[in-house]
Amino acid sequence: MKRLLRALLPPCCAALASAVIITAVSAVNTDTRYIRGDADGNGRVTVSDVTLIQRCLADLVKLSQADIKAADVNGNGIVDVDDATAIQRWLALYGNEYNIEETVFCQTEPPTVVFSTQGGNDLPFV
Ligand SMILES: [Ca+2]
Ligand SMILES: [Ca+2]
Repeated sequence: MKRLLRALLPPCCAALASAVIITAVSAVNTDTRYIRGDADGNGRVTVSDVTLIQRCLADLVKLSQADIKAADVNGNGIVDVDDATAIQRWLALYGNEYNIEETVFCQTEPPTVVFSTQGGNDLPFV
């Protein structure tokens, strides 16, 4: 039994350590989130979000980049009538194939680090 524990313990510890590191990296890179379908950003998905998308399609209002991400419920990169229809179907309890009202976490690219091979006080060109 002791041999079995000795054989299993190191791989288990390594797996646990890896899991902790992955969690820490994810926490660092996740800085924004939105609710899929919440086009007006009020924290809920309602008929108002459908109306806002329709007003946007009629060129009556402009959505921010964050609101566009939330409004693009089918994730095809375009906010169109299909997104509005998907929310309407979800509101009418006809299914939720796009996980509407799911919180989506956005990951940003880590900051670019510029290394200089030249000494002194040279600043990188921007
Ligand atoms: Ca909303
Ligand atoms: Ca879409």
